[in-house]
Amino acid sequence: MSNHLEQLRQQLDSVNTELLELINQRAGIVQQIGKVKEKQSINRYDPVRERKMLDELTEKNNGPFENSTIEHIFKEIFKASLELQEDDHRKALLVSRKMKPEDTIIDIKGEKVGNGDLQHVMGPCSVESYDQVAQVAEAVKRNGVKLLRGGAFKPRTSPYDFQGLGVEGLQILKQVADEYDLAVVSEIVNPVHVEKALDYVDVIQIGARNMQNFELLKAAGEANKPVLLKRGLSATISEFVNAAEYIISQGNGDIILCERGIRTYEKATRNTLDISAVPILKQETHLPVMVDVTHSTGRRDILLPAAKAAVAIGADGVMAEVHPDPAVALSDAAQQMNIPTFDHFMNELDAFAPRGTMQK
Ligand code: PRE
Ligand code: MN
Repeated sequence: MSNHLEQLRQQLDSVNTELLELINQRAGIVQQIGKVKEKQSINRYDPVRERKMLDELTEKNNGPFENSTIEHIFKEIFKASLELQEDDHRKALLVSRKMKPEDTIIDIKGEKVGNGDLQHVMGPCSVESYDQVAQVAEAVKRNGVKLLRGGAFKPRTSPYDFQGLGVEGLQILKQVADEYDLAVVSEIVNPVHVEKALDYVDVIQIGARNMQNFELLKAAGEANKPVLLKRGLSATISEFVNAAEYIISQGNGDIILCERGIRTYEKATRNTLDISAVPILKQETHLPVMVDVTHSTGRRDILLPAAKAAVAIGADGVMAEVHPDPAVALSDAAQQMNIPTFDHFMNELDAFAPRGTMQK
């Protein structure tokens, strides 16, 4: 190679080094700005400021790069800066792995969730009667499942649909759960009901429609009971994680995240099960993650493969709905399993991913 080319390349190498130092020096200032913005709750993205910088730069530009090229290069730098600020913000969250590298393990009446073993949550969509819950609880118990779900307060799409039995429903759940030595998971929809519900439930569920009900999240954050937080039907993973942050910021870190499908254009399932959310949530947070196969798929015929996918990808448990006679269920009739189907489902799932072995 010619001596001249070699010399020019050496010059470029030292310019590269200077650029590298400058670009990282800039990034350091950007991080400080990010912290100030965070404290003052200012939007990180500032297009007016970006436009001003681009105008000043193009005014000073003497070439040989065209103004459009300079704008393009600096716009990329601004984009990377914004990502850096967002990344710093994510890592600063109390639910983040950065804050707490080890897994959160939740104790529910002596049962552990998040310790690497599987813990499933099964039960009817709605509590309808003592007999209905007791029949399901018998099957749940027989299949070695410890967490019994059931809805007493039902946030339904239509106000004319069955709204649940309320406190009476919670009383039924508690009575049955005590008889079968199970723990109760039930949804609370109103912040003022949280305290009262603590007499009956072992886990407070916050449903998809309430994922951004911030007063409810705060009330659950003040409670001394674990919270199962479902992903909102149109929530991004970041919004989901921030909803959990509302709970932990009030002092309650016993949170189970539950992926339950998101709304997309696809009509073949009730929602689209975002299975990739599971490993992302496990990587980004230290919280246990479950998958609700009933509400995500809305289809009895694919509950089992969806559940297998959930455990294969690293979920800490699966949630599904069971009813003694789904055809006459007061809610979600199309997707609940009857008891023989549930028995088969549990046998197959256990064969695929045995419980009690800490296999992960
Ligand atoms: C910065 C980053 C993102 C904003 O959209 C605008 C500007 C930049 O890289 O210059 C820094 C910044 O956050 C700011 O000046 O407010
Ligand atoms: Mn349901």
